[in-house]
This record gives sequence, structure tokens and C-alpha cells, in this order.
Amino acid sequence: MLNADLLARELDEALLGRQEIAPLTKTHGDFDLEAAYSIQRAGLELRGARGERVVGYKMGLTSAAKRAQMSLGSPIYGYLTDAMRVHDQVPVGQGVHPKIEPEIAFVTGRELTGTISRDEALRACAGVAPALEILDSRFIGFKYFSLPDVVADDCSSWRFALGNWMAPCEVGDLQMQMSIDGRVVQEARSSAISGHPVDSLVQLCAMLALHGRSLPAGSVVLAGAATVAEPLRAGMRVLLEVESLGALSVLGV
Ligand code: OOG
Ligand code: MG
Repeated sequence: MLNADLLARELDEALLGRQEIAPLTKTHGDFDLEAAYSIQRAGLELRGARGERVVGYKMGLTSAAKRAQMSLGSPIYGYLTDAMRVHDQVPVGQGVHPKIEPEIAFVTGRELTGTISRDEALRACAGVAPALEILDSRFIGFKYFSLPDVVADDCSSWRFALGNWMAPCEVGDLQMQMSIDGRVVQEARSSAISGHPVDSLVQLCAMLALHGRSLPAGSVVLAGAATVAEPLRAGMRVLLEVESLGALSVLGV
């Protein structure tokens, strides 16, 4: 029987010690997605005990580009805590091999539960904003891991930055452009995210319902990256511009 607390502690020590570890399925044998979400949850409890507070969720692998980059098949979710939020600087030296990717974030205005339509999801949102997610896997080389490994590792989450919240609007087909030091490195339409970014919220609610949970009011939700992630190093200035939603920028320090 897999000990979720033990595996969660191994990941947590890797996070705190900036140590790369072998994928858990290599060292502990295969486990399924259900077990992976229990390890993720046990890891969250360790962070909660250090005073971190859940502020929302991230969806991952919601675009074909990301699924191809990671060679992994289906959408997954992880937690976002207050300690993961950065404003204009990302202390890359506190990570192992951080990468940055262009996203859209929502904040919910009321609780959402179970099977909902895209319209219901959008109506329940209090705001939408451009967002940058800064991933950092605890696994060696940030690669060659399975879906359960990634889920156990809170879906490679590490830091995130949000632009200014706007009133919810039509976000289904907006141009998104990420530049590093003035050069465009990634661009896509927002439809690359789940076909429509709001559908990431719909999928999140359905996945949470399988675990007997709902999405609380006031949750920040990252809808998933529209393009592949780019390595982030100290000194890099990253700018994300999203048509109609505005821009945000962070500096690797
Ligand atoms: C998994 C997390 C994927 C996204 O936006 O698709 C993700 C990974 O790439 O390691 O955050
Ligand atoms: Mg992401």
C-alpha cells in the first residue's frame, strides 16, 4: 500500500532543499492518478502547516502544445497558495529549473459545483486577467515523468503572477504573445487553452466533484498555458500581452 504522506514528504523536502529527485514511480513503483491526487493533497497539508493558504487552482496540460511538450495526455489540476504569488520579480535562484508560460486567470465570484456549462462558469466569474505561470518540477531534468508523477508534484507548480483583473468578457479567441527581452518567443490564440479558456474552469469543477469538492467563491484559477513553457533565468524580462486583457511583465532575479 502506497504511503501518500511519505511520498509527499519526499517531494516537499526536494522543494525546500532545491534537490532534484527521481520520478516517484521509478523509486516507489507505479501508482494511479487517484493515489497521485492523495499525495498532492498530503503535500498541500505540509505547506498548510507552514502557514501557506490555498488561494485557488491551476489547470495543466489543457493545450495541445503543452501535452506534446511534456508527452502527457490529459488535463490535470494542482493547488495555488498565497506563498506562490509573485509580483514583478521572480527569484529564480530559489528554484531548480524554472520555466515560464502564458496563461489566462479567472477569479470566481461564487461557489461552483460539479457539472456546469461554459456560460454558467463565465457568469460565476468576478474577473479575468492575463497571467504568467512559473513552473519548477522537483524531478530530474524536468522531464520523462508520468502523469501520476506530475500530479503528485502539484503539477510542477511553483510561482505565478497575475495582471490586473478586468470584468469578465469574451475570452475565447484572443491573441496572446509572450516576449523575452523584447523578442517574441511564443504566441497563440487563447482558443489553444481547452478550446476555450472558460472550459478549463468547467473541467476543473468536474474533476473536483469527482473528489467530492466544489470550487469556492474567490478562487483564482489558472486555465493552463496556451503555448510551451520557456526556461526562465535571472536577468530575463518576460512580457505577456493578451488582446483586450492587457499585459503583465516579470523579471527573473
Ligand atoms: C505540468 C504542468 C502543466 C500547463 O499550464 O499546462 C501546466 C508541466 O508542464 O510540468 O502548468
Ligand atoms: Mg501552467
